[in-house]
Order: sequence, then C-alpha cells, then structure tokens
Amino acid sequence: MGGFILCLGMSTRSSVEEKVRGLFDKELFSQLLISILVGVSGVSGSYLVVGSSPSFVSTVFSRFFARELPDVVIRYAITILGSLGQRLNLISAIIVTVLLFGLIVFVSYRVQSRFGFSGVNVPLALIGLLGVSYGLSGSLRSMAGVGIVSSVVLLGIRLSGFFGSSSSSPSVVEVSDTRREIIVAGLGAVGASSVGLWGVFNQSSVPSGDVDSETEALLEQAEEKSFDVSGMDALVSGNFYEVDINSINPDVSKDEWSLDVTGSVGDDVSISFDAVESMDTVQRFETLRCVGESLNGEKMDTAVWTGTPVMSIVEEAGNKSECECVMLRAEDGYYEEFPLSALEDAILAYRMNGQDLPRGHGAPVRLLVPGHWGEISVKWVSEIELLDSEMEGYWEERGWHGTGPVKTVAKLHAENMLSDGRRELGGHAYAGVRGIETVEVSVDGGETWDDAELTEPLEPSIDAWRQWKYTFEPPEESYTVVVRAIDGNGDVQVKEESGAFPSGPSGWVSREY
Ligand SMILES: Nc1nc2c(c(=O)[nH]1)N[C@H]1C(S)=C(S)[C@@H](COP(=O)(O)O)O[C@H]1N2
Ligand SMILES: [Mo]
Repeated sequence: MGGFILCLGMSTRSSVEEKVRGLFDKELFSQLLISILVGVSGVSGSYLVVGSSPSFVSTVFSRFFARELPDVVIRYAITILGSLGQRLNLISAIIVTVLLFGLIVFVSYRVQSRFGFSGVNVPLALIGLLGVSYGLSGSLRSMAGVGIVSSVVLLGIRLSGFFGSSSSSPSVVEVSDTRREIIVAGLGAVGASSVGLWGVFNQSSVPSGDVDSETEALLEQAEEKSFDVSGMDALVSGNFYEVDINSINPDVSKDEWSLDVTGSVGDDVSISFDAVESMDTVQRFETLRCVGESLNGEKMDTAVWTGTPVMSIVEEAGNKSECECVMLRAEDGYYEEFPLSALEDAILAYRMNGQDLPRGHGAPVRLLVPGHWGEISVKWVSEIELLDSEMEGYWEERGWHGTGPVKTVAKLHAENMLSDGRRELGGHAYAGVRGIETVEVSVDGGETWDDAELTEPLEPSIDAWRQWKYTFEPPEESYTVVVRAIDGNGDVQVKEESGAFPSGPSGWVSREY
C-alpha cells in the first residue's frame, strides 16, 4: 500500500515535471521568463548606480501612485499602514518597471523570432531599455546602470546559446539552449537584485556635519530637564518620526536648492541656500505632531532647529494676496495651502539638532510652522505662492483638515513598577503654542484627579512639549488610569473620542490595570 502511494506520488511528480518541462520548452514561455529576468536585472542596475534617489527608474511610478491613487487608499496607507504603505508603494512601482522592461525585451525576442535574424534581439532590447530608462529617470547615470547590467545578462544569455551547441539534432540543441539561457538570465537577475537589495538595507540617513557649541548647550539643557523615567523618550527625541508622501525622498543639494516667492507679489524673489544661511539666525526647540497619528501614537517628536524667519523673505517680495493665503510647494510635488498669518513665526530650517538637516526631514531646507499640525511644515520646500483665492492642499483634496492648530494631548508611554511597590507613569504632553499648563492623572477611572509633575519648559521655544510623570500606590483590585492635559488658555483636552481622520485624534488616554 505504502509502495503504491509512493509510486503514485512519484508518477504525479514526474508528470508535473513533464508539464513544466513542456512549458519551458515552449519558445513563448521561455522568452517571457527570460524577459522578466532581464527586466529585474535592468531595474537593479539602475538602483546599483543611483540608489534610492529620484533618478531611480521606479521613482516616477511611486510618485504617480502617491498622487493618483484614490483618497481612501492613501488615507488607509498613512493612518494604518504607516511606513509599510510606503514600502508597498515602492514594491508596486518596482513591479511596474520590471514588467515594462520585460515587455521591451519580450518584444525584441518576438521581432527576432518573426524575422529570423539571430541575435538581433540584443541590440533591439538594449536600445529600448536605454530609451525608456532615460525617459523615466531623466538621468544618464541611471540609464547607464540599466544598460550595463542588462547588456551583461543579455550577452550572457546569447553566449550560453553559442557555447552550448554540442549536439547536431536541432530540437535537442534548442531545448538545452533554452534551459541554459533561462539559468543565465536567472543568475544575472538574482545577482544584480541581491546587490541592489543589499544597498536598500544599508541606506544610511545619518545626519552629517559637526554639532556647533551653541546647539551642544541646548541639547545638554534638554537632557538635564528630561525626567529619568524608563520607557519614555527624552525631551529631544532620539528617533524623530518621518511622515511624507514619498517612498523615495527628493535628493537636493544645497547648491541646487532655491526658494521662489511667486504669485500675488510686488516682485518675484528667488533665494539661494547661501542667502538663507546668511540671514538672521533663529535657534529653538520645536515639536512636530502628525494629524494622522493615533491618540497615544508615536508621531510626535521634538528637536532643536536652526533656521531663519520666513516672513522677511515674503516681505521682500511684497504681499499682495487678496485672500491673505499661501500655497507652499516642494520638490516631491507636495503642496499645502494655509493662511499667510501662520507664517508669522515660521522659520526656514536648515539644521536639526545642530547638524545638517537630514534628507528624510527635508534637506536642505524645510519650513517649520509653530503650533500647527506637521503637514504644513513643508519639507524640501521650493516655492511660496501668494494666492488671491483659497485652494486645497494635497491632504485637504483627500478629505483631511490638517492645516490648523494642533489639539491638546497628554500621552501615556511609560508604565513602571518601582522597587518599593509603587507605580510610576509618564509621557509627553503637547498643546502647540498654547503651551501645557497642567497634566492631570486619575487612577479611579476619572472620578478624582491629581496633578502630575511636569518638566521645566525648554528654552528658547514657543512650541515645545513637556514630559509629565506621576507616582502612586496602586490599589489592590484592578483600576483605570486616565490622563488629560490642560493648555495655557486653561482649556481641558477634549474628552470626546475621535479617530485621526479628518482633523486629528481626540479623547483622553486611559489604561486598565
Ligand atoms: N514636501 C513634503 N513636506 C511634508 C510632507 C510631505 O509629504 N512632503 N509631509 C508632512 C507631514 S504630514 C508631516 S506630519 C511632517 C513630518 O515631518 P517629519 O517627517 O520631519 O517628521 O512633514 C510634512 N511636510
Ligand atoms: Mo502629518
């Protein structure tokens, strides 16, 4: 019986094998497979040369998806998937590029089969790949990467056909050649893409440049003022969150960068990085929070920023806006519209924690608007247009209302048992330019409230969070902790619960123990 089953298993396996072999021997199928493999090699070649940059051949598709996908998809990606959404976007963009490259190679094979010119597929495919990759990336380096890697693979496939012809029987030669070709194409694709992937995982977004002594002092101040509560981020974030519409960020050098003030102005103004750097310097602590985060989420962070007031540049151009509103545009195609008055205390920042602004945070220059949701603190900023009538920004076109002031929030991130049996809780509280007055903690589900201890305000700052901590004897039975903040106007954090969409999360953070 066992033998019979084994026999049956073997016979089905070999018939499957037969089928697969049959499939592979079919000219069309093997050409298709080889084409896809060459496509993978070509895309990897571009990545090998230009890395994760706007010149990468798939960037244009990832940008297209970020702009053109339906609102719900983007909202889901930003609020639920977070950076996973960006990765999915990049993978989709790469698949589309591989299919496009594969199609080019496949067509070249079909032309060869149709007209019988042996070997004509190689130059045909290369011309197509070079043209399309230049068209997609606008970069000669990216095109060269595609060209070099795919020509090595295409020539390898060709040569494996020549050297392998040992038998005189045409059908046998054809079959074995095809397999050899597939193996060569496969090896080329695996080789090129694994080096490419190695590059992806070794990307560093380490900030560069020395920390100046002035910043050094501010960072020390933040460290001294931070509570020593385990499980809680310090007053200057160790790992500042990143939110943007890109899976591949703009890569703009200081020399390339400029900011244009356009629209309803007296004179258009264009300003260089050097000019921005030589203007009045402002250095201060500032907190950013994303409207799309969850109530007790992690997309709220603080850094020391160095920059220059943006209003002096707007005033140089002369404000003639009828709506007193502006549209900010950036190198990644992002755009946000809001009242000109929001720029009153805003700065163009070019340093973060005393080092050059990292690429992921908008290098070389970003906007920082105090007190507002992060979305109008435009990174990689390139244009300020003074408008005559109101328009919608990127997120507002997708249903969000995130250009206004932040909501007040107290988060609960640290929960420790102390050695003496007491419980210690802690977190950050933030209310934008209103400031945090008090954080209150209830350990009986909101019946009674007690003030938490707060860190000294960071200075200088007009818009920074504070840490709170609270220590108490935990009751024997289970209990519910609730936390709420009171802002500088005396207003209590909104109790009514809402999700992030469309205007930021509200409610009181609570936890049962
Ligand atoms: N150019 C550009 N600027 C942008 C964005 C973007 O997608 N593109 N995202 C905005 C959003 S939604 C937030 S919350 C902040 C986040 O800034 P960070 O990534 O430095 O934390 O950047 C804002 N500025
Ligand atoms: Mo955001």
